[in-house]
Amino acid sequence: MKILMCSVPDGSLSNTLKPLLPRGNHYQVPIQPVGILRLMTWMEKVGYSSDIYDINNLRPSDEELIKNFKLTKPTVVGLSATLSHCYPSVKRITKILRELFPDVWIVVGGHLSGSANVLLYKTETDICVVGDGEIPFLKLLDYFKLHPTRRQLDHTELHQIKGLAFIDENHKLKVTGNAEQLSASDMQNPDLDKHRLGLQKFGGNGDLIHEFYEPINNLLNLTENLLQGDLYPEGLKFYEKSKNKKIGTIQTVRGCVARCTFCQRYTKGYRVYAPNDLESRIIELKEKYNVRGISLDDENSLSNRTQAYGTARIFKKHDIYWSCGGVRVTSVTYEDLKFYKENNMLAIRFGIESGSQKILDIMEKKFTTKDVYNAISNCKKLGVATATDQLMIGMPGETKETVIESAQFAASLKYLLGNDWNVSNPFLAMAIPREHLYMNIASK
Ligand code: B12
Repeated sequence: MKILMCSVPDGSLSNTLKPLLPRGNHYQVPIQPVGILRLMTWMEKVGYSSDIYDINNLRPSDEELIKNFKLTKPTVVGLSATLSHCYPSVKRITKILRELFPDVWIVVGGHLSGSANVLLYKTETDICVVGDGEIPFLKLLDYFKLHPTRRQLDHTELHQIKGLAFIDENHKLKVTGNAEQLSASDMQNPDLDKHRLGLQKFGGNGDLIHEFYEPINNLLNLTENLLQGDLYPEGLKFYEKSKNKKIGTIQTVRGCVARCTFCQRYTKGYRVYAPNDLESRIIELKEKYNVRGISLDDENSLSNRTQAYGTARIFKKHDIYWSCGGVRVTSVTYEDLKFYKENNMLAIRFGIESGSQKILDIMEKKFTTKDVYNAISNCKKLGVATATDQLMIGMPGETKETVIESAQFAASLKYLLGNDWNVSNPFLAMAIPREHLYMNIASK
């Protein structure tokens, strides 16, 4: 059975034809397809091998896609659509696949599968995996082994696999419930060598993998990428000793301890990766990718204090400097911040979202503007870089007054840090299928 796993570009189709790799003068660091790489690592462990075609970053033309699909002749194609605006590309890619291989199984996973109804009725997708992919996809692969083409569709068996959405025997959308999830002890870092092989096979150059690591060659990209805030003496020291080394990303947890109404939660609970796995990934990033600074790309960092302290110690042990985002202001005290700073943390970014208590309550953030002020104040006292423009406007209940309250609050935080009071553009709240905000609006 030939399994081909593909990342899917986001945005309009006209926007997806310019390759993101090699980066040239692109300012933004490309996004690593961690979701499918994790899936492939797990599949490999239980005996299924697969290739990765990083369509999102290579952005091939239709002709090139056709050439590479013909080369692979897949039995199963897994498409990873991590954002809702991957939809146009899912439509395009599945159409090409279906024309080439009428019987191929096409499975779509990632956050877009929250809109499975649209995908299944309007594109050539056969099955969606909703939520964590490892267990449902593996069960699907076992099923595909017995039913190698979609002509042999057997609904009875599909109904038994949790975490799927498909069109059932009565032509109705069927969602089989929450996906089973790997236990924390089974979660592993993804195999980066697989990615390299895929870039070599479909992009002609495995070394493109180095493009995912930002060089530390000017102060601006350090403050923009790793710190997203003030430099402070530690940042400058790090810069001086790490010039021409690189910044990488790592994930140390899955899930979040909160349930903010605007977030598309995809995973249940809060699971932390094993420390030895983290340590071996750090060594790999240092040795193979010349990385000295790491940004934690977690959904919600530092919420498990024991794990967070352990992670900080590992960074210090390997002389890696780090920053993190997605932190709740109530998860870190002054003492915690001090400890993290002593263990090489340079910057921290909190999910602030609003300066209006009324809106914070609507978002169910479960903290106060005072908590936010204290956390930023602690960063200032300790000299830890932090960002204050992490605001969103447009939630239900938002009024001119609450927007002004937010702007004033953001300005007060900037004043506290000693920065220019001008507040930059906030983000706009957007209703996404499967989140509370969306259901709230859809039900009206
Ligand atoms: C880390 C993160 C980022 C990182 C990217 C890291 C990366 N390399 O992908 C950064 C900070 C760069 C980022 C940026 C953005 N992000 Co973001 N991000 C996240 C976050 C916090 C975690 C995602 C993650 O890495 N999860 C861990 C991996 C392992 O899971 P995964 O990719 O989902 O894959 C699993 C499953 O989805 C499934 N799966 C995935 N693919 C496939 C394929 C198949 C075939 C199968 C069977 C299964 C499957 O199995 C995988 C393993 O279990 C989520 C929050 C959340 N609730 O998940 C938001 C989230 C995904 N981001 C979101 C958004 C909106 C963005 C931005 C557009 C923000 C902005 N305005 O700029 C940008 C887009 C960047 C881009 N062009 O891709 C939204 C997406 C909502 C939506 N439906 O569109 C989320 C859900 C947050 C939210 N608002 O609720 N993000």
